[in-house]
Amino acid sequence: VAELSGHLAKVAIVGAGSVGATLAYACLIRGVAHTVALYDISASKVEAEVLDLRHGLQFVPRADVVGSDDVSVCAGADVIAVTAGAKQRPGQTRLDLAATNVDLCRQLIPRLLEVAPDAVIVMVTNPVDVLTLAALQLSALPPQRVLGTGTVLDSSRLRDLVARHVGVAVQNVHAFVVGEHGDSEFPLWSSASVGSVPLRQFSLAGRPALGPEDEQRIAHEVVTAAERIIRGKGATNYAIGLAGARVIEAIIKDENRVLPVTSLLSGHDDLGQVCLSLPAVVNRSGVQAVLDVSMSEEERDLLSRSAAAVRAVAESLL
Ligand code: 2OP
Repeated sequence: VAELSGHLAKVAIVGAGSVGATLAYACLIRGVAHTVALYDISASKVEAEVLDLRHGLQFVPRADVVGSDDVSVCAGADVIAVTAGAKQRPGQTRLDLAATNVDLCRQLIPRLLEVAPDAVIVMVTNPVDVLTLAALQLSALPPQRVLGTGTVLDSSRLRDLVARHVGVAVQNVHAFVVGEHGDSEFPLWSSASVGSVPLRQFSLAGRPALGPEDEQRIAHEVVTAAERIIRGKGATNYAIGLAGARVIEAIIKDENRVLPVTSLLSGHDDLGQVCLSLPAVVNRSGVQAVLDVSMSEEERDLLSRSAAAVRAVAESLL
């Protein structure tokens, strides 16, 4: 059970749809928090998910699950994870959801902070970069305390594909997807490594090395992964649930873990006022620091294009 400076940690999950419920499930299985609270406007939906989750409590580290259609269920939360909102339909981009979900944030964020004034806010709803900036502005919290799951999931997709290609465990691939969690994201190939061997020099006997064409194919597969899943089953939920739980755990357990979360980028004046993902140190304060990652010229260029894409949407709505 996660203890947090003398008290038992609570995570509040807003939205009991497939992402919210899977996030709650992942938090329980990982033993992330003592209390998992689910809040949704549908009383029957939230009650059903809470019951279903409670019926598995025997099999996970000690925890409790509560839920309600009343926001007070989030009271005193250490972390609030927002998953509520319109979701992508086949053919839509994440940025297409911006206007609807920014409106939802306008209603939600002040009410959440009223009941949980000390929480770190983790945005999961898409477009997560635009919504992280929206939540930051609407909450007026210090920038460290508002973050998004960003490209944690995309980086995991990247590592899976690289690991399968080169033939090592996914945990031994060190590589980040950065920028928008969306169509303009890209992998930082120049700094990717396996063990301590630069990925571009890595090869195991009898296995194909990863060449420029593989890089292109893998980058494309990562960017289009969600679209493929949405076409097949209507939504993505498992990997985002696990990625979100990983971020929440890093906060609650004060881990100083490096994760490519979305946060307000400072120290990148050339990119303007924008929330995007870059590897960052995540702990109890939220985003403690964004790393100064080495990038090739091409990667720098891609980052500024990604920032421009997110900024254009954010500026039209915020
Ligand atoms: C995902 O990448 C749709 O953003 C969601 O799975």
